[in-house]
Amino acid sequence: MKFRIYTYVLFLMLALMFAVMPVMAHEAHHGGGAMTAKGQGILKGIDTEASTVTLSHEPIPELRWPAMEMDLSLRDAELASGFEAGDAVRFTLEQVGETDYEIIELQSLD
Ligand SMILES: [Cu+2]
Repeated sequence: MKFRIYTYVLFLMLALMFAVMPVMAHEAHHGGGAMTAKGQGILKGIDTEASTVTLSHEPIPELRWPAMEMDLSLRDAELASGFEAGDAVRFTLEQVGETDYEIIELQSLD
């Protein structure tokens, strides 16, 4: 009788562990917070009104993005103040939707 209860409890604990493991692995992958990635490239344009920049960026392995030219939203239009088209930049992206990323940090490369 005792043996049966222990087996049952052990089985429950194992089942719980396996149920929780993928969630924990997922959390670890995202660092428990927002998913961010860094990249660098050349500023092609700044739209302060729309709070976006056009970037010709190098590949971003973390996101499996190839090199490309694209528009990206700025978390705050202020991030681009002091920059102009042609500047080499380093940037940090934060995931804000399934496939949406926003620039949360912009630094001059030189
Ligand atoms: Cu891109």
